[in-house]
Amino acid sequence: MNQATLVLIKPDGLKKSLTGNILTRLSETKLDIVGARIVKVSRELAEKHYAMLKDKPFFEELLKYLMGEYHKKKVMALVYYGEDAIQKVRNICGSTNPEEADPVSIRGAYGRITTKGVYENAIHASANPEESEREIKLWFTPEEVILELYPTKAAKKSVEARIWA
Ligand code: IDP
Ligand code: MG
Repeated sequence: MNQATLVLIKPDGLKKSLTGNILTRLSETKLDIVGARIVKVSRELAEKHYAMLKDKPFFEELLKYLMGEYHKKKVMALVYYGEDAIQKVRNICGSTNPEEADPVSIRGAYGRITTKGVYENAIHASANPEESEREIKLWFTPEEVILELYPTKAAKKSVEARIWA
């Protein structure tokens, strides 16, 4: 079954110049990239992204990590699409804990555990279809994804926006 999944190259991945390496590893899946953005992560976005972990003792450190306080204030967000996309990407990422991850996986090769106890594991990937839908809608507008993955509706926006001067 075709699926979409959200990938984030986290701030440690960008700081360590791993973007190319990680994208090369992900290309082994032969999935399609259907959306890509460089994002400066606000506290609000980080809190929403990791809402499920808000009661964990490492939550505050995790927010700072995703916001780039320890590396660079940016992440690369991507949407991959294709057959069994969620599991294919998770397999190449490896386990959450970089010390336990297969050394050949992205997290096994590039991750570390900091002295503050955060797993800096270079990459995020959605874990299941509910999570991928929620996350893709959080990180991307419909216009930023080249497939109509989920139903959309017309709406008038009246927010102030920055445009090229
Ligand atoms: P996942 O990224 O493999 O889906 P989650 O449980 O969703 O794992 O956790 C989100 C992120 O929070 C992880 O990628 C990692 O950076 C961090 N994390 C998860 N569990 C721990 C922990 O026990 N200690 C420190 N950091 C953790
Ligand atoms: Mg997760």
